[in-house]
Amino acid sequence: MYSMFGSTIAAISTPRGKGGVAVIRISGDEAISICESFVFPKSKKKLGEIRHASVCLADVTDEDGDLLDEALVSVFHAPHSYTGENTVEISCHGGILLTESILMRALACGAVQAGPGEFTRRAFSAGKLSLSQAEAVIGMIDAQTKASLSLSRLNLGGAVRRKTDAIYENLRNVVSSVYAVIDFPDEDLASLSEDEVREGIESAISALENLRRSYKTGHAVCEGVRTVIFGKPNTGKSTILNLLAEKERAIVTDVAGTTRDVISETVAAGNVTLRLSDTAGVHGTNDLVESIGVQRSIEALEEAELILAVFDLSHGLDAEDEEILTHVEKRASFGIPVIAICNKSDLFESEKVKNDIQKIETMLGTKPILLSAKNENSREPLVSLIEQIFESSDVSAADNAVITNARQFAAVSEALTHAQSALFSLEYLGEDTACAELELAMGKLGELDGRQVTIDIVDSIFHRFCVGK
Ligand SMILES: Nc1nc2c(ncn2[C@@H]2O[C@H](COP(=O)(O)OP(=O)(O)OP(=O)(O)O)[C@@H](O)[C@H]2O)c(=O)[nH]1
Ligand SMILES: [Mg+2]
Repeated sequence: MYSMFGSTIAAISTPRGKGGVAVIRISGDEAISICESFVFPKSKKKLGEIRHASVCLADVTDEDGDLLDEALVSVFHAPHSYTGENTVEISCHGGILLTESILMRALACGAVQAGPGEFTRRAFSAGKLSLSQAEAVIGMIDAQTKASLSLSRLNLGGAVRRKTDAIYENLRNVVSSVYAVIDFPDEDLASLSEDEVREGIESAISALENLRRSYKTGHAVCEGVRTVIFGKPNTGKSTILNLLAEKERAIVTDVAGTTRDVISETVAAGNVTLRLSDTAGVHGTNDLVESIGVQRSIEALEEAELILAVFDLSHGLDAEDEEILTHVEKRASFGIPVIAICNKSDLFESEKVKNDIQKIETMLGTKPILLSAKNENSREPLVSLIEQIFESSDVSAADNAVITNARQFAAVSEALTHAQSALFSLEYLGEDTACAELELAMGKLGELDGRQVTIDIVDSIFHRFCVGK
């Protein structure tokens, strides 16, 4: 098989720096012949005679034929490699100068430097990976939590691809059956009855709805939820940040106004990744620095996808809490999830503050939780509540198809809109219009997984990779 890319590319695939081993990867039609100029197996065989997917010990030489290193070299013959092309991987000692010297030899012998993600891009072009799988490769590299790693692994294994393939096939089946009837009315070509056509579209809609909904979890696990800790001064916001971060990230004192700026920290709350902002307590102030801090708190509130609204009921709700409630109520009315935390529960009896609790519940539409943030045992119930909100407690269930980024979400949402329009059209406008909508839905699904995708989208995805992947 010959590559559709003219050039043979090379790059160092391991991070730059000193290490036990580094890998230089060369891929393309000429990968083996280029390497034959400077990589000589100890067995005296030529590199091209090395069995597919096997490793040999080889001398790697400089332009004068002097030894640069002894390396383990793997050879993969097209199409059975990551990229689908001939590929050579040289595992040498991990010195910076040494690896660069070997890369330079590959370039001097005819390879060109690979761009970011170019190996994976070639794998995509060779049909080895769908776009959602390529994105899962980025997800595996970027994963900072076990949950995001396991979701990315599922998607690399094709969980989303299998789901979208099934929806696509279902729609194709519907469209071809309907067109057969429209184009050849006299022949009996319909493979589906009218009811089956409707059911086919309905089942695609429900599968797309599930996929669309899954982004709530996928986003929370893989991209992270922008979360603000919001409240008046001294309610224990920074204590809650420290509780979730499991370290003394922010200064905590009994002085109101301790936190004056936004403090950011990324935290794994069970399976959910929280991109937390602890903020300055919101209250009326004439102090210039404090009022800038308050402004920043409000900006963080407006950008948040999850709000932890904190109250200290040991002194009862006051006018400043009312102001907090008004700010948060507005965001809740836009559908932003809120966890109302009545902190310092070790200092009050819930019976005595039940009116305050009721008021918070009524304004924010959610039952407040009583918490003592000073106590590390409070972390567990808070985390499990967050997991519940993002339906993330069981992300690695085998039959899960979870979309994990905004691009996939947009494609699924648009496919869903077209499928819904198709159902409407079938009822009121006719089969032609319905089929046109279904084809648009198929186009969007094709975009999701790369069957029909613009070069801009492909470029923007692969530029997120590092060089050498
Ligand atoms: N008893 C008790 N004290 C708490 C609890 N949580 C926080 N505190 C105390 O309340 C005081 C204020 O805590 P912080 O976390 O600094 O409060 P904050 O909301 O960040 O305050 P500002 O940054 O000033 O807005 C500190 O003395 C904490 O130790 C709790 O659950 N119980
Ligand atoms: Mg604070």
